[in-house]
Amino acid sequence: MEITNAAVRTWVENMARLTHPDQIVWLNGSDEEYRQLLAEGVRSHALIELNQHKHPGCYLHRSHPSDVARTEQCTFICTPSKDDAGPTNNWMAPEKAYATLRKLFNGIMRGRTMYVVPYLMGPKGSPFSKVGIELTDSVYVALNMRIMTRMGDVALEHLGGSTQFIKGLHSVGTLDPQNRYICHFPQDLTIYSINSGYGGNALLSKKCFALRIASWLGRQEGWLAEHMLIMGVEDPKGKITYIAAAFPSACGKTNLAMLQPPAEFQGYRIWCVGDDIAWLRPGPDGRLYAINPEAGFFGVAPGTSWKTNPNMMRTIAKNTLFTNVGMAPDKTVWWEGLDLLADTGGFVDWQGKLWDPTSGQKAAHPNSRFTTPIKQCPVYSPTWEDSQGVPISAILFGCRRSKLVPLVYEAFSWAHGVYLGATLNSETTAAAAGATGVVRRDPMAMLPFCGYNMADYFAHWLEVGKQLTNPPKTFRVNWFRVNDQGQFIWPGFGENLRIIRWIIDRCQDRGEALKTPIGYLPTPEALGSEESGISSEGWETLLGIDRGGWLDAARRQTEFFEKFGVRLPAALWEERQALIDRLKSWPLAARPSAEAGAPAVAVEQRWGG
Ligand code: OXD
Ligand code: MN
Repeated sequence: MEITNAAVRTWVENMARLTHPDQIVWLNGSDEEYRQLLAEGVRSHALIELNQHKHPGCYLHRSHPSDVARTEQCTFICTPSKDDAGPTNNWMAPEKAYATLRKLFNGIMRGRTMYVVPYLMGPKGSPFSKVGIELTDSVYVALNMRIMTRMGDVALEHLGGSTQFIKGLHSVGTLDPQNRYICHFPQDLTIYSINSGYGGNALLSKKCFALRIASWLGRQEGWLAEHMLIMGVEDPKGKITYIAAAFPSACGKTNLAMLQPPAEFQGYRIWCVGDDIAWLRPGPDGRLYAINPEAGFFGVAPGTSWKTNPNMMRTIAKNTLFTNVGMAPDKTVWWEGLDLLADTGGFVDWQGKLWDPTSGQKAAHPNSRFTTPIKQCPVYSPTWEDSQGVPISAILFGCRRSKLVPLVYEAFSWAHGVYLGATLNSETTAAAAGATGVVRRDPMAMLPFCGYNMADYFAHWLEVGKQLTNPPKTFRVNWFRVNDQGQFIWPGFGENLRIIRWIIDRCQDRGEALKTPIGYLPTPEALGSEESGISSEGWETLLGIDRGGWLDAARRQTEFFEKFGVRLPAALWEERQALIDRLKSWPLAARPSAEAGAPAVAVEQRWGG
């Protein structure tokens, strides 16, 4: 296709003048081109061809061991004023960032190919879709972009003569972790990323554009870019309810998005619209509509199995790129959580070293991944192509907390829901470099992904709510409560449908709930406690309320809120105060008690009336 857009041509020429590639290859997105890129990946040792009989169309990539996760300390929001980036982002002045990065990019593509990757985020022809162009010297990145986005001519056709496209310049550089930068210039719709090839740092469509830059754009244009899955839940009568759910990275969004209903949920079906990112906007009918801007899944391999996520196992059976998983001598892949290997002879780990299963070392890196097309998912929802998106009935804010936070509860109002999202705390996972299992604040699961001051972001959420005459109900969920022995109480995975069913009932003004100081809680019976196999003690923990713990949590929010100074919307302070007041006036007799066998919620029922 002839490139007629002058702004695109000029920008690519300028970036080529800076980086000096040996050649420039414009990608059109065709199947033939994809095959050539795969061949180039194998030739240049970026990819290993897997067993084409057992894994047709699948390849393995091994990254540098120092480049295996998102590096938040190297990620910057480069707004003219530091305050516009806010206290939760790393900030660098745009002039300084441009100067630093231009020096690093200078001549970096000598001896390399620059791939020009035009891509479309969102359905073809949708007024909500947006175009990006990524320039990269990594064939691995180019291949991943072909899976993760609608890539090639389709994007340039959508763009037409417009100058509004997100400019992304990426180079693996020297992979030097000391000089790794992922810089966002929202005011210029520009992203520069150097010295990493890891998905979240290098596939600029994903976290960089679809969340950081898009959240900033959404604020200007009246919509929200969120770290959320989108799923449709079809009930036995054929009614489909759409849900969006935010969870911090590696907390099970992908598994939930394509959950397989357990046998007793006869007649229920799940439709997966997306597993990671939702763009949400108020519709003319006062409801909130969502599209998934992506075209593939970039999922965490360890823990993905026939038991935990059979639909994903079917999805990745072909045409999938694996990164940093283990490999058997017959070139089949393996990771922790799959069935035990019958024979580990000749098996190599994620770094290609002979693996000794008794060594205590993992075969696959804990953040090893697969990239696979959404359309291969057996429960792929055709609404993914819908240019208006799907209407959202419920928004879930999920966290990973071993203590305090109940399995599920519902907010009293949109503003209370924004408060629940804004005060989300979660234990860290391997998706980002750094310690895992540490509790950190992760508002709306967007801490690493919000492209502007989060105080303004909360205000924007409240503003969007005002435009919704029929807003989604909001919930907090936590599948990760543990007992005194440190074991998970809730089985999770398919069983999460019990929770989803209650949530849908609530959206349809059904579903038993008890009014408590923190929100509406289900009764164990409303969640099908009899069939769940969980003891009454277990239910007491899952749905109990620790008043002292909640008062402490509310007090600890002061420090977090104060970070934002006067920019923080007063509504959040008010919600916090209202929670404290409700907790304080909660009749002592109604507190979860040690009364033999009395589940906390049963006691609470007397209080809630
Ligand atoms: C992801 C992440 O890869 O959240 O989706 O880190
Ligand atoms: Mn994610």
